[in-house]
Formats: sequence, C-alpha cells, structure tokens
Amino acid sequence: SGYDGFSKEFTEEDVRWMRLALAEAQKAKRISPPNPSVGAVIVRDGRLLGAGFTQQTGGPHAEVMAMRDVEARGETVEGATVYVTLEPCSHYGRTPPCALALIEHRAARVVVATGDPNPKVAGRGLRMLEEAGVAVTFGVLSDEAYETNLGFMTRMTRGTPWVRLKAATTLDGFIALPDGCSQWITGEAARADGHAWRAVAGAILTGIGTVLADDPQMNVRLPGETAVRQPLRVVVDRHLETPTGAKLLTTPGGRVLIVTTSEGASHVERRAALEAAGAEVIVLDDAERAGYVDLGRLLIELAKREVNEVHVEAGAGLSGALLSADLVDELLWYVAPCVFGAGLSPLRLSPPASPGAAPRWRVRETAPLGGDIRIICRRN
Ligand code: AOF
Ligand code: ZN
Repeated sequence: SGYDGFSKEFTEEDVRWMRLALAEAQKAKRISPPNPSVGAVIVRDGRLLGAGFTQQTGGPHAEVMAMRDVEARGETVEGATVYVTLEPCSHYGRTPPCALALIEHRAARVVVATGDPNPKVAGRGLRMLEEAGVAVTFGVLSDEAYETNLGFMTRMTRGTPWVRLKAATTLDGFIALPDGCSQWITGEAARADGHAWRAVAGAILTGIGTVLADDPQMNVRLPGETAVRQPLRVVVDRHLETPTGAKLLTTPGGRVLIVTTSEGASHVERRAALEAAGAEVIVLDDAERAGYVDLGRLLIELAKREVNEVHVEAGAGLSGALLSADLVDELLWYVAPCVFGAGLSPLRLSPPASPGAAPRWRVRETAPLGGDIRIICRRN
C-alpha cells in the first residue's frame, strides 16, 4: 500500500498523546460531517502545547485548529510533535493542505493514527511531510481512529455509506402491540441515546408507512444546543404519498429527499407540491422488483451527496427490505425488559429455511441503558 515505507515504531508516550487526540476527534462527531472527525494535539518536551478538532465542513481542519491553539497560548509549533488521528490532507479542497501548513510551521515530527482513503490524499499527505524533512510515524491506535470515522472510511473505500438500523423491541421481539400502539416501549435514556446517534449521522432514512403512521420530524433536537448540524431527511415513498403537511416538511431540520418510482413521479401535481414545500424528489426504479425503489442505488446516491452514515428508523417493510438486500452494516437494538406475547415485528422478511440458516451477526456491544438494554451488532 501507499503506507508501507513509514515508520511504525512508537512509544507508550506516543500512545498516550494519541489517546488525547482521539478524545479531541470525538468532539467533532456532530459538527464535522461530511468531513471526517479528526483530532490533533501538539507536544514538545513532554508538554501539551495545544489541541484542536475538525470544524464544520468548509471550516479549518484539526491540525490547523491545534496550531492556532498553540499560537494563541503564545507558543510556536517549531520543533514540536503533532499527533493527528487521520493522515493530514495534501490537497486544496475547501481548505488548503494541512501537510503544507505543518511543514510551514516547522513541526519536527508528525504521528498519524490512520491513513486518509480519500483518493485525493491516500498517502500523499505523509509523503509530502517526509519529503520536507518532517519525521513521520504511522499506525498509532489505528483501529480506534478508523472506528471514529467508520462512515467516512466506508464511503471512501466502498462508495456507499455505513448503514445503521435502529429498533426498539420488547424481550419477545415486538415493536408495538397488535393494534400498532408503540409509545413507549423503551425508556427515556434509550430514546435519548437513539437521538444522539441521529445527531452524528449524515442522513436519517425512513419509509412512507412511518411518515403516515407517526408523522416524525426526523430532525436533531439536543437540549441546550441550538446551531446543530441537521442530517438529510430521506423518505422512501414509492407511490409519492408524503403529505405536504408532514412534520418532516414543516419543522426545522435537514433538507428533505423523497425517493420514489416512475409510478410515484407520474403524480405530477403531488410532485410539484412536494417540491414547492421544499423537498427534492428523485426516481430510483428497482430493475428487478417492479414498482419498488432500488435501495442499493439509493445508498450510492446518498454517498454522492457525501452522506457517511445512514441512520435507519423505519417500519418493518423498509427495514426488512434493507436487511434482505444485505445493505445493513450495523444493528442498533434497544430491548425493553417486558413481554407483549403478540404484536408487530420490527422486520418483514422471508424466514430462513432453518434456525441455523439465519445469517449470524457479530455482537459488538451489550450495555444496560436506563432500565433497558442496548445491543450493537455488526455484519460478519
Ligand atoms: C485533515 N484534517 O481534520 C480533516 C481532513 O474540503 P476540505 O478542504 O475541508 O477537505 C476535506 C477532506 O479533507 C476530507 O474529504 C478528508 O479527505 C480530509 N479531512 N483532513 O487533514 C482534518 N477532517
Ligand atoms: Zn487537512
């Protein structure tokens, strides 16, 4: 790979500073998307000189914020070591290259956790530094750093976003009573946690069934935070039935993308009314399943719109279709300690031929949350 030639020798002290850089990166999670969330700390003689993290897209990157922090404290970057969780960029994007800024500020050494798979960077950032005489160390806490930007990494390497599917069920696996009543199965802590996942996503995806049944706002509402970045609101709506008065169109929040079929788009007045209400309407016909939306192409479309992470909060139809098409990377399951005995399932899909034939997920985490349990599974 483009990273083979770089030194992978580092000390326990390097690991400790990189942990601090990773903590900085966490602070960027809500604001930086679609840019990756990066953290940087600057150190000389075992002393912290400054720290920073990626600002909103178009704003300064982590390295620049950290260097500004150093200078604001009346220090200089000259001769210092810079710890950064992602390879510094080498390109002129919305901002100038960070590798160049580090060279100009005469950093002596740059320690990088993981590479930037953006084809405009992909090893060039490290090479720029090394060619300018800056010592480069690569691979410190790389797994943790990759995880911090799982969505960005996935979009850059696979061309589609990371897809997380959320559900809240009873112990016996129901999301609602037989009559559809679902409020509230899980408690306040689980609901707040679900909301926090929305806030880091690039898009929130749901289906027309949920829009008609629940009229969700699909926005991020965080107590005490006013200027939050709002994810794109995406509705799969094959017959174009979204009411123009739906809350997702009338409440503050992200832009609205309605994904329909040719049949849906043939209702030209409805389409015009939705567009007048501020929505964008696109047609993505599934070639194999006439009358349905092509969910695989939808993900490619979302990646083109720089969505790194898709947060799915949908009914059984859309959730089941995404799973059946093998488009889900992660399950975010909230389980309440109660049983219904009968009710609605979170997923509509064809059962496996035998219990052993059901695809197995890897349990990444189980955690108590309020009085409920959170389970995170990943695809094997
Ligand atoms: C860094 N440090 O903190 C981040 C980086 O359009 P721009 O100029 O903002 O560049 C965006 C790209 O820069 C993004 O796609 C990714 O490759 C890299 N992100 N790089 O040096 C940072 N967030
Ligand atoms: Zn940069």
